[in-house]
Amino acid sequence: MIENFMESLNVTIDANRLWNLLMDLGKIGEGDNAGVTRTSFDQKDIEARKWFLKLLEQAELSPYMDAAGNIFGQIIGKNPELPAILIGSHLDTVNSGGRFDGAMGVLMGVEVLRTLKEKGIQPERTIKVVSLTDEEGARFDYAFVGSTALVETECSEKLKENLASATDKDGISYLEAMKQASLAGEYFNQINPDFIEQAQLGKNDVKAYLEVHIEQGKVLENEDLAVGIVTGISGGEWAEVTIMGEAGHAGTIGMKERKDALTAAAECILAIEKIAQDSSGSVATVGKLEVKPGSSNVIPGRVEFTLDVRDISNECRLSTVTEIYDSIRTIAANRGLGCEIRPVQSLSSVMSSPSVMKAVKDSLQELQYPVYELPSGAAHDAMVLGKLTDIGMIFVRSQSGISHHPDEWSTFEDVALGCEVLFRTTLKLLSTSGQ
Ligand code: HGY
Ligand code: MN
Ligand code: MN
Repeated sequence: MIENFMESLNVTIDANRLWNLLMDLGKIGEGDNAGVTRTSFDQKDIEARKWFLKLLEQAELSPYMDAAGNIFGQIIGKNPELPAILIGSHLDTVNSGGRFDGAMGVLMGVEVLRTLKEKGIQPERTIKVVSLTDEEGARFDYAFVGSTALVETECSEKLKENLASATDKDGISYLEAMKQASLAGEYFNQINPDFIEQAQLGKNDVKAYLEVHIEQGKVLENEDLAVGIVTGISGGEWAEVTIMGEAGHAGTIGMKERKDALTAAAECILAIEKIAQDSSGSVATVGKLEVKPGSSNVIPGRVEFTLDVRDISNECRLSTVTEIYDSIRTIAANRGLGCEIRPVQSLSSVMSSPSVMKAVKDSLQELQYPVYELPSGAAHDAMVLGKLTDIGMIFVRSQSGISHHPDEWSTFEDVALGCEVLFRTTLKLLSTSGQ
């Protein structure tokens, strides 16, 4: 049945080879519940990086690592002066995540380069596959490190400050973790957080960035489609909020005398939900909350929580964020509590390049597959790289829309089609002339 499907599509890429690699990679960091955990520069992330480097070596794709730990494989073009085509995604995962988020896009890049090589195609311009450091931000609550380092306007002193200040649950700073990783052997010695700007690419280095990703929603499934063209990616705002109250004995302090940081945080969280519900399309999430001192018989004196706000409209996102911040300050003040809001990261929404979208559309039409366009609510490295170059994304159907979860799944056929569309899109972009 699979073979018939492949034949009917006239597939060029080796879907079995891609699928086997995806399943192999999914074993690195696999936990008891079949969830995969590879967070930035942890032991499993390093193992996956080594696995990936070996794969690139075996495929003769001249691997290298940059100062930010991004890993590249490449086929040098006949005219290496021309801006390159970059295909990529990330190998890191959330805690107990799936096998597809990020990994699929990176391995599809490898499959495309391998197929080109096997067909004896040496393109005019260089083509690279990249695995970008830390897209998820799961370990340090700080994401998009690799893609940020590539973009001059983003890769600033601020990035270095954040690397120094972001810590994991054990108090290890991002900076320390990167320095430790730089000792992991060949290639890794290029990691250099103190001079992370060495990783920057110029506008003349890249012609376009392509990323295939699982949809992480149910739109394609509801449309009964395996793949879709991404029109744009929602912008996001990430912040950490601290509510400062007063800890006290749960039995002796009367209800009127309390400065309970958790009840204040609860009011804030409900207000955040309401503000997003009443907005024209923003979504807002509090995904992490820490209560201190954290005893059942002590009134919470301090609560820290994260805030994540997304919207495809930059204007609406910013107005939702302003309203949320005002509301948190008002709630804390009304209860006589202190609060601190620390914005961590802010990314504008980005629209896909019309020329890249057209190349994807033409590829789908070649395959006689329906063309369907949809926006991305999830963030991706492409939104950062949109500040450097033209971007385009292809979504592959997610089973039941599940992601960031051990049950995350896309079928062999859908992955195969996604990669074939990527291959054909890449060929079209490689053949376009000019800078
Ligand atoms: O948070 C996101 O949207 C992405 O999955 N990192
Ligand atoms: Mn993700
Ligand atoms: Mn991802």
